[in-house]
Amino acid sequence: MVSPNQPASLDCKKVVVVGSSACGKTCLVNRATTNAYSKVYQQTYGADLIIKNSSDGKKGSLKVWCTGGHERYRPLLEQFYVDVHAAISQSSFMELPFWYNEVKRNSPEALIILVALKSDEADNVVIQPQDAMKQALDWNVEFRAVSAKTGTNVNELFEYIIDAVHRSH
Ligand SMILES: Nc1nc2c(ncn2[C@@H]2O[C@H](COP(=O)(O)OP(=O)(O)OP(=O)(O)O)[C@@H](O)[C@H]2O)c(=O)[nH]1
Ligand SMILES: [Mg+2]
Repeated sequence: MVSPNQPASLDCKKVVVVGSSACGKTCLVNRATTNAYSKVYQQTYGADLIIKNSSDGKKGSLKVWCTGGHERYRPLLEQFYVDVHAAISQSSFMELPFWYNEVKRNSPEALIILVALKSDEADNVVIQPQDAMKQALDWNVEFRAVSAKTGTNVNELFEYIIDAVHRSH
């Protein structure tokens, strides 16, 4: 059995995906790992653990904790932020500092990536990419815009994380 605060093994780095409820975290991880997409919303209860391998199968793997964004889970999530190598976050703009601070406080060295999800719905998104990009610059973190629906930039995002965490940690 794997516990959330168990350190990742040498070639399998721990990644946590955080953000507000229904922002698209599970769909992003599903697209990255199974290349599937569903428009039916199924809330994540607590957190799911998924293994993501690099596309060539050689560069190493990620142990991805995809957390549930509903407020009722927030007191439980702190255990997932410990020893994190990388964190992916997207949410309403008001909540973004909350997720950023949670990860930063528990894993100050983690690679943090601010991800604008649902880029296929450019006219409807809650955070405009230019605002997210500005926030990422202020925090000195990476910024990516992706769509789990179309798959745009999803593989690139995970390959970037695999390269970065296996190179620097
Ligand atoms: N248009 C569009 N909709 C998306 C995309 N990704 C997710 N959605 C939709 O957004 C809704 C929520 O997606 P989830 O991935 O389940 O959201 P979540 O962040 O995991 O939610 P919690 O588990 O409650 O934290 C679903 O109805 C998805 O179909 C996307 O790239 N484009
Ligand atoms: Mg989910």
